[in-house]
Amino acid sequence: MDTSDTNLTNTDLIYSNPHAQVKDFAFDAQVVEVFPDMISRSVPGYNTIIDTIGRLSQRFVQQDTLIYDLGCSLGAATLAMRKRIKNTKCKIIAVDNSPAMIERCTMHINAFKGETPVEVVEANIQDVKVDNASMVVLNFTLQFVDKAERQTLINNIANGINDGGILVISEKISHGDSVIDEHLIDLHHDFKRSNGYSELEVAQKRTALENVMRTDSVEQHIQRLKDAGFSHVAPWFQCFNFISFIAIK
Ligand code: GEK
Repeated sequence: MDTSDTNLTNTDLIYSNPHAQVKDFAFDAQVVEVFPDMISRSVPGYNTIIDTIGRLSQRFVQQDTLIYDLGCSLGAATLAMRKRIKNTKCKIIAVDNSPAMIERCTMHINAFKGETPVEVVEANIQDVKVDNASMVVLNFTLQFVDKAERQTLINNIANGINDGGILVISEKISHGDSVIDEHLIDLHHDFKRSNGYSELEVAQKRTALENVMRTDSVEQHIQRLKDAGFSHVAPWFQCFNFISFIAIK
């Protein structure tokens, strides 16, 4: 079975009606119910990124090491990796700080068979000690961490990765050039409209995310990864203002 396929096919209608006041976005039970639909209709390339995380795990995961999926949501990246890694005596540690996500993620992981054990942990990723890791995934999670705390988090991850290990980091980005930025945002909103979101849904979601998701530029990401000690850093995917980097130690 395709690991991006879930039986949670509820349609995201959260912002389809006018909200008197649009509250800050939160990963609560209502979001969990529609999450697979929401993320695949909102993030260009999401399924390609999940599939590629699986492929990268086949190349980078080393024997007797740990693999971390930080901000795992319902465990899509964890499942993609578990499908691909064989005979490694590894364990995947999937972490999220949303109790609703963790509850559903646990059910979801248990619903699929796989030889690699998975430990699902409810925690702030900033409190997780990364150790003996051959692969770490931050798939659209860093953008929710306080900007001032991002370098410390990336340093901790880099310190816990073994030589030759990999960090995959996917993010929504902002462009330093405001004209380009505007076009990338428009193209993303077109993508959402073509996936069935209305003007009202696009606008209300944008407001809801304003205070909780803060984007960096490509240059800021690359500099942060290099400062943390990664030897090889490059984007491997970009569609509009969504990007994914690999950083190899
Ligand atoms: C996927 N990676 O499907 N500590 C732990 N979890 C956090 C923190 C934190 N400090 N901040 C946010 N989260 C997933 C998609 S979604 C991306 C990731 C999105 C969690 C939050 O609860 C949510 O589940 C996840 O990070 C971000 O490949 O919805 O845009």
